[in-house]
Formats: sequence, C-alpha cells, structure tokens
Amino acid sequence: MKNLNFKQWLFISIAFVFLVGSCKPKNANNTISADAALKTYVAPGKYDEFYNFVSGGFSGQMSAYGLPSGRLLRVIPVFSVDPEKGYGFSEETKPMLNTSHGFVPWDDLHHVQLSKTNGDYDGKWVFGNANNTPRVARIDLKTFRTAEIIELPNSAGNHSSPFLTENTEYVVAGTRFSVPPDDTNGDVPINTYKKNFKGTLSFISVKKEDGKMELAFQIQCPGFNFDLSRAGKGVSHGWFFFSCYNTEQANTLLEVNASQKDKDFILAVNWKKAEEYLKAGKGRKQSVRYAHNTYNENTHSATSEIKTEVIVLDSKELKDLCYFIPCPKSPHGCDVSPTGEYIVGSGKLAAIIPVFGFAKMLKTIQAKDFIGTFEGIPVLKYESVLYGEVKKPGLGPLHTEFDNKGNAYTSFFVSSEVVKWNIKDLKVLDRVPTYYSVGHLCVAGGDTKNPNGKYLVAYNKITKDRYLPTGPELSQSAQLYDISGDKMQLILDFPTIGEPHYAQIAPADLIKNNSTKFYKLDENKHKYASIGEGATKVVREGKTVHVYMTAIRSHFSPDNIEGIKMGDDVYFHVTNLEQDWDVPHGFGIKGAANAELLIMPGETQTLKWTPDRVGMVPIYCTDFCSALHQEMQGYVRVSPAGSNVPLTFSLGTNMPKVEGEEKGEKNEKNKK
Ligand code: RUQ
Ligand code: CUA
Repeated sequence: MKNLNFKQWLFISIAFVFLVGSCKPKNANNTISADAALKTYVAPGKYDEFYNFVSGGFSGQMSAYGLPSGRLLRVIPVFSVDPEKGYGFSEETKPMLNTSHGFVPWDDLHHVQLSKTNGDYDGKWVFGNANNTPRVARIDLKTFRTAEIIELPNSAGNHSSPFLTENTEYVVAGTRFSVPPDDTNGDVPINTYKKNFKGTLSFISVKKEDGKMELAFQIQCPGFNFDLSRAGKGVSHGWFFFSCYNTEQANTLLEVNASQKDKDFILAVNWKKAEEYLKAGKGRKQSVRYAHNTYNENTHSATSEIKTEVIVLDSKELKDLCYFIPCPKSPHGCDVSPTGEYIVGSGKLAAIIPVFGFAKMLKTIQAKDFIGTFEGIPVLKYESVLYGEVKKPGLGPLHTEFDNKGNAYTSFFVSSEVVKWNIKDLKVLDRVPTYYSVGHLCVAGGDTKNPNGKYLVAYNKITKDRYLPTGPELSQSAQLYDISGDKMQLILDFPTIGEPHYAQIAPADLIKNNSTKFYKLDENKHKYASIGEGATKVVREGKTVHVYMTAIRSHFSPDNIEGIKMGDDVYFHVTNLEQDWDVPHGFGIKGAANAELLIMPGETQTLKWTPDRVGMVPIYCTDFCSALHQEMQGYVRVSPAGSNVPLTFSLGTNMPKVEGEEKGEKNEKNKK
C-alpha cells in the first residue's frame, strides 16, 4: 500500500519528484499526501502565484523564488560580489560595496522586509540587512537590483534589522554586538563591558516617492545584544519592539554567562516620542563615519558618500522613550500580531511562549507598575503586561507569523517543528515536523495587517537524508506547507541558495507588471556611454585608455584595437544598444583580474583591465545572444611599453593583409 501511494504520487508529477530528489518513500508517505503534487505543480509556461524573497545568510545575497513551485527565479546580489552579473566587479557597481572600512566584498544577509503602505506590502522595495559590517540595503522591485546601501555607525553585527513601520516611515536596525560608541576610545579592556559598551538602535527614514534612505537618528541603549524586532501596527503603530538577550552583560562564554537570568527583555520604544525629542533638539550630534551608496539608473553608476554625523538620543535621560518588558529566556523572535494587539516573545530556552498585550503595556506604564529600572529605563511588571502564555508549545521557539484566521505559527529549532496556536485562547491547534531544525518561517503576508494565510514556508538548517549527498556540505532547504485547512500539510521541499534566514512572500500580481524591461538608450546619462556605433572610439589619456564600445547582435564596435601598451590601464565602457527585453550582452577579456560584465539593454558598464603581458588578447560576448553569438568576439593587441604602434580601432575595415605587406615589414621574397 505504501509503495502504491508513492507510485501514484510519482505519476502525478515527474517534475515534482525531481524537486524532491532523494526524499525516501518512507518519509514521503509519512509527510506527503497524494494531492501534494497537484498543489505545487505549476505547468511549464505558467507563472507562480507568489514571489518568495529569501535571505541568503552567509552568501550575502537575496534570492527570489516562485511559489508554490519552489522555482528559483533570480539571485539578487546585495552585499557580496557576484561575478555572474559583474556586481562589485564593474567600475559602476564597486561603490555599492564601499564602507567606512573601504571596499568590503562580502556580508551575511539574514532578514528581508518588503516595503509597506498601511501595513500591507506595496511591492515597491525589499530591504535586507548586513550582519558583519552593519548595513541596510534597499532593492528596487522594478529592476530586482540593489539600489541603495547605508552603513550604520555605533553598531556591530546588525542582526535586529531591517524591520519597518507600517508605512515604511522607518527601517530600524538594532545592534547585535554592543560596542563602545564610535566617538569614544574603543581601546579599552574587554571586561569593562558594563561600563563602556553600548547598544545602539538606528532609525533610517525612507522617502515615500523614491525610497531614498537617511539615517534619521539613533537611540543609545544599555549594552547587551539586540536580536530581532518588529514595529507595532494598527493600535500599536508608533511603537517598536526589540528582543534583547545577554542582559547579563557578559563579555565571554556567552553560551553559559548570557543564560543566567530567568528573564531578559523586550525593549518597547515609543518612536513617535523619539520624533518629538528630535524636533525639540534633545539629540546629541555625534561625529562618526559611515558610507551611503546610491545607484543611479540614468548614469548607470553608483556613488559612495562618506557621512560624518549622526544624532543620538539617550535612552537613559529621555523619559517615556523606552520601557523594558521582562521576557523569558534569551528571546530571539519578537513578533506582532496582525491587529497590533499582541506581542509574541520567543525565548530560545523558555518552556512557554509569552504573549504580551499592547493595551496592558500602556496601562502598566500609566500606573507606573514597575519592578525597577535598568540603566534608567523602567522595567515593567511581567504579570501586568502579560496577556497569557502558550503552554507546552515545543522546544526552542524562534519565530512567529500569523494567518488571516486568528492563528499564529511558531518555529521550533530544537524540537524541529512548526506549531500552530490560536492568538486569543493561546491553545495549541496543530504541529508538523520539519526536516530538520527550522530557523525562520514565513506565512504569505504573515507580518502584515492582512495576512494571506495560504502558504507557510519553513527554512531549515539541516537536510541530512533529504537530498542527494553533495560532499561534506549539504544544501539548506525550504519546505512549503499548505495552511489553508485546519491541519498544516507539507507539500514541497526545495533547496535554497546560501543559508536562508527570514523570507517574505508577496502576491506576484503586486510586483510582476512593474518589471523594467530594458533601459532607454536616450535616457542613458553615463559619462562614457556610446549612443550608437558612430560614437565609439578609443581615447588615450596618458597611461589610461578609455574604450567607448558598443554591443549589439552580434558584434562589438570596435572589435579590433591596437596600440595598447604595457603599463596602461584600459577601461572598456560597453554600452548595450539593444532596446528589447532580455537581450543582455556579456563582455569577457582573457587574463583580466576581474569578472565579466553583463550589460542590460540600454545600459553602460565598465570593465577595468591592466594588461600583464605583450601579445594578442581576445575579447568575447559571454551571454548567448543570437545565432551568431559565437561570432561576437574581437582582439586587442598589446605592445611593449616603449612601442610606437599607433592607437587604432576599427570594426569591419581592418581586412586581412596579404603576407609581406604588413606595415613596417619589408620582405622582398613575398612581394608580388
Ligand atoms: S535569525 S534563524 Cu538572523 Cu532567527 Cu536566522
Ligand atoms: Cu552578445 Cu552573445
């Protein structure tokens, strides 16, 4: 019977089997019902219903998948260089990865957040955080490209980020590592943590029209670890909640020393109050250094600016700005229900899930029902803010999202399961295993005011025995559950790029019709653009050579260049003259200490090349663009430094010479 089920299931969709890979029949029967394939089958040529934006973790990138098929649509380079797309290799994109430390080619992207209007996704942008060298990126969903990156001073390990308010007024970033503030002497003994280390929350404002980010202000908080956060919404709009661990303020062996206390904190921040203080001039100007990088779609170039000032509000001095809610035990996720009434704290080491009531919090504050203060910040009484506890939910709760029927879904790393519970009566309704050790989960629209509630995806850390072995490193994976019924139902496994942490699911209709198809040539304001082959040329400025080049099916102009000399720096500025969707040209050059360029229609990109030897160097198009793609090639002649070979360039005119007629060569024997 077991085998029969598996066979039936096989027949339903061969494609599905390919996706599931090594999934054992035994497992399949335990977890997959026969209609799963039908639920996830998206016929060839058909679109998926949702986009799934998934963080890449230590890959530093973000990827877009289609759901319910699990098809990978695109890897979007954000914080790491990507040779496939020339990101971080072309002269135009290098400034995107500039920081106050200089060029940083890699980072660790954990969380994604889609921009919101009125608490629902608006499909304009998706934000990502960099954990290593603290930054926040904005990706434009018209182009699926990184449009802006802002670095964060006074921060380290930007984990509690990039969470945003219901109208994208702010993107926030809470520092994971507390550190001595940037304008103090950081050269202090590590064990002076309690005295010298501070935790900083950054509030980045986002301009409604174009998404432009500015570091509006920071709040200086006690030194411990900020882990995750969520904005209030609906009734709790105007507040932000941050989970904090290591309130023990340990600076060594945190696995023991930061697990001492029964309760850590959720920090509640009244950001409307912060705005008042800011207006009233209560902030302190601090001199810092941070990079702010912007990509301009008309010049097709990024610029990086180093900024030198930030305004800091002090949580100790400014009253009614911050409150601590005690939360058991080393909280990780801190999630707010769709109505904004409930705040869920997920203590990694806690046996229950506390659910706090926003109205109760306000009452507690009003009644000054405090159990003390921590570095000047009132600590509210746990019992007074608590709405209730979810009992025996599972082991190691991490993250919670919500559906449209009043239910919450929490991931449990240790017991490796997703647990569904009711927000009102806090009763556990259902639990399903994950394969294995789920970190984040996401529900379609699960952090909005109006969740979709059709699908849930679990992002798993361990996949032993789920896929064909690939050496010591196995793929991380996502698992798709149908949550439309009373019982959650596993319907698909799919491997992911990098290590996924948080992800979000948005309806495809919100995004797909806004897609940029190509860049308009007549809007190309790149300094070295060649608008048409007539504009192509090669210009020497001392030891720098600028090649104004074009690409069109199926040739480069020029494709013969002579007179390049050792010691030159050569810049190939390649403009793609195509004006049609999905006709990129590539550009590669032999021996270049660089990646290819991948140039979209109407765009100009630049590859810098320093020849390392005398000789003949081929160039070619790397993207199969036409039937004659393989003909899309050329040569660059490199001569010794002192050579008098003149600088020449041509397309189609440098015809074969009869042997012996080469310039400067006199060979009587071959003369006719
Ligand atoms: S954190 S599970 Cu950045 Cu939860 Cu990954
Ligand atoms: Cu252009 Cu291949």
